[in-house]
Amino acid sequence: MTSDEIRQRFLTFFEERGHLKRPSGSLVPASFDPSVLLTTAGMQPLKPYFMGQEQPPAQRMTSCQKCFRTVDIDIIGTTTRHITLFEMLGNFSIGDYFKAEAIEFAWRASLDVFGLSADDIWVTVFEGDDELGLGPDDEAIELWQAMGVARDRIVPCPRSENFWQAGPTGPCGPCSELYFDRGVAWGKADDLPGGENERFLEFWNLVFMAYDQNPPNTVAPLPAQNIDTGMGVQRMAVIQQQVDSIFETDQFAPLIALAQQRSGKTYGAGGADDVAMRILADHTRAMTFLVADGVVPSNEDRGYVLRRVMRRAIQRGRSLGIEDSFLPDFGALVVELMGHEYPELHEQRASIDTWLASEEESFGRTLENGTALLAQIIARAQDQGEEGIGADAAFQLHDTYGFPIDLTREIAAEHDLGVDDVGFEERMNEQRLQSQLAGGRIRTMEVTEALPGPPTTFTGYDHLEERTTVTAVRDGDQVIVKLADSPFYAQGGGQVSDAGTIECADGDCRAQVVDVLRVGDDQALVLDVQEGQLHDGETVVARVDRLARHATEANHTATHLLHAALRETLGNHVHQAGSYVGPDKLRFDFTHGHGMSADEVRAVEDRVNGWISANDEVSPQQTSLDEAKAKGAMALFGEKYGDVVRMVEIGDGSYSRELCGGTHVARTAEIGLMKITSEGSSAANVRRIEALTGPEAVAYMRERDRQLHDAATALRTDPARIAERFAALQSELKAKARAGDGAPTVDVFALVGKADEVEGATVLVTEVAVDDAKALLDVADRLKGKLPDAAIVLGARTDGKVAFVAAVAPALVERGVKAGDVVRTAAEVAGGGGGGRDTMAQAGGRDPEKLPDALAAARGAILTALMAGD
Ligand code: ALA
Repeated sequence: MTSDEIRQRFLTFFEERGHLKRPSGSLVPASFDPSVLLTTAGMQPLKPYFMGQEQPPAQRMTSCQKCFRTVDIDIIGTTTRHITLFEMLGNFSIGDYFKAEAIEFAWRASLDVFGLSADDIWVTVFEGDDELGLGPDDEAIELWQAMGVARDRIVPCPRSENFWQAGPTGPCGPCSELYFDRGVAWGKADDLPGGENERFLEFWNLVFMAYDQNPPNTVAPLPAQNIDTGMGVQRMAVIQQQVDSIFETDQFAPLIALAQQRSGKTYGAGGADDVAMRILADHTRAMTFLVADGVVPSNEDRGYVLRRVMRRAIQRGRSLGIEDSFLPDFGALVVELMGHEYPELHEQRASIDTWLASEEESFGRTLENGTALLAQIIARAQDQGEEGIGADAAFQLHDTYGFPIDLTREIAAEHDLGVDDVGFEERMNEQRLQSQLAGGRIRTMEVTEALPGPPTTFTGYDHLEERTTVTAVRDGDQVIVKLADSPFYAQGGGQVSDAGTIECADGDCRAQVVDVLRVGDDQALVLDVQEGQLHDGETVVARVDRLARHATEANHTATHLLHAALRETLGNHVHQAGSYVGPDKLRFDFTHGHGMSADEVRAVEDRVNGWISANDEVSPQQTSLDEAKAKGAMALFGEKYGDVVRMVEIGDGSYSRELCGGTHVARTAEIGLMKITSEGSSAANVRRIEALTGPEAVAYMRERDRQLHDAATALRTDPARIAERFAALQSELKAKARAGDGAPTVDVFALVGKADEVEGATVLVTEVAVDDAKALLDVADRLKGKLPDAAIVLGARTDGKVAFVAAVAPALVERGVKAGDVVRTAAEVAGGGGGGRDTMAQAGGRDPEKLPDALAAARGAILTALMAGD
């Protein structure tokens, strides 16, 4: 029986018994369910029905759901039965049938549909659990016996085995599992199902979902008694196809064959090569499905899971001796094997190809260097009789060579060495701190030590003015004070600190608040005292600058709307990767693999402005983290929340709910309007949008209008006809140039077309036909205007020599690309030298023959810098 037949027969069996067939949901959970990173069970897309929050389309349903379990990544390949991506068949009852029917259906299907012999099936049941206050599932034992299962083949198991829950909280219940006995040849006569043995293969789990767990370990009955079951297609395939491992079944054998063909190695000898081939087969399936569902490789969340399986596969492929590109071929084979059942694989064929190829290309290059370095480190550690690899080495591999720590750990483990994980984490934290400091996001000043006053109560969600007392003062270059109650917001969550003033109640002092320092949950004010002095215990009136605060709030709410619109327009792979929210503008960084088209930008802008004119209410509320997650609030990476969280909901919450400590407008229409002013790259796979709202947006558009008007005046036409007039002038100029001294003109537009995107950056490296360095500089200047975010390197043959110029956008300088270094690299290849600033540099060389090599070297230097900078 093929895997396709298994799927088909299961679904038909249940359709014939009144179940509505549901399509598989995405591997990326619904946008408002952040409780899991990836879908891990068939019941997940049906959760709102089980919870009684939504009306199900039918009370009986059946599905084949694609699932991904990250917990098993490390052991893939070392066993015959674990895989990351699998298909789960299930039958579900929402308040319709319960235990008796579920057991009968499973029994009949096992025998009649899958042709198993009753003698080969064992079952487990829940033995009860004191902590949950639940007794043993005697009812299930009786029901199984009624099916004819002998009592000694019904094995009670503890909560750890036979109580199922999708997460720490939520719908759950006792379960009963069906096992296939592969015979004593696979183990011992006294092996039992439920234990860690290869003899008993679990193939179906029946969950009697009757409870809601919240908080953990406390169960309450659900509105209705439900059934949730799961049968692994790939496990059943092992049984049906009578093979020893999943990797020999019909979905995997062709992938193993491809691995053999590409590596020239033979599968089945045991050992590292077998493990590597299994990893290739499993991981290439996994990455193909993930990309098809919109996940892109990155360093966070799902993107990191994807990157991890990609990099593991690439490394194993190389270790098998495959030298050329291979991931896209495996991806194509997965599409061929699975595409008839999952049409998204065909639809996303081009993306799959692109992402597999680009990760392989970028990681492949660093892998070689990293592998060589790791081999040296391992040899040294072994020579010196050390137990493991030090934190510095592991960090260097991660930081400089993009070597994931898991890979370092695995390869080290193959040589019986450990890794200093604690030290590695410390270095990661240091680096995070450094980049946060560089980004101005936190300040380490130990204000609390200097100012031992009691913690300040922040009242600024409700008040912008506060009559309060000074509880501590520190005089110095800057005066720092603490207040009992403070209306000032301290920078955090992307939102800048409030500005404002403090005045003594008796009128003899006045100060400007220049900064608000966040110290844990506490805060302190940095003041510029303009009159008098502030004393401990003094009564003061604290006033937040209302206009600035309101502008900031408009930008903050607009940021939430932007986030929601981006996810709606581009997909659920979009996640916040950083933000700036001030009175002047908003900046939003998010995960996305390529630049947005003009249409996409417009669609996002329209969506946000639609929500603004709907004048929806913005309602911040205190709730528990579990409640917020159950409602699907977006929790942002890297933020830590206590048990009680603040959730900001817009409208009815259907399009935006985020955990957020910032301040917001009361209704969306207060934002007025939002205008996106730029969209560009911020790091590999991270895009950056800047936008303006309210009066700033109006001012921006007015300024644009003025510029257009000035341009029209200069061109002696009106704004609507500028493009036309400009095109006419350009062809006049070209004609003149042709008729004139014959000096070649450079078509800057054609050069722009040669730019490409690598590592999330626009790069243009090319030869230009001009005669001297000055002309080359002019071309670079004109290109800069057209490619403002790019790294540009131009070379020209000038009178038997070569000239180079490099121009690098500040955003890329920040990522480590320095014009001076790049141009020097090029010049050295062409037998010369030079340098300059980080954003602009010039150089010359003596050997025109070397120009192409020199430009290639420049390109290499840019790529290396970009990769090291990520
Ligand atoms: N949801 C149950 C499981 O995943 C069926 O095992």
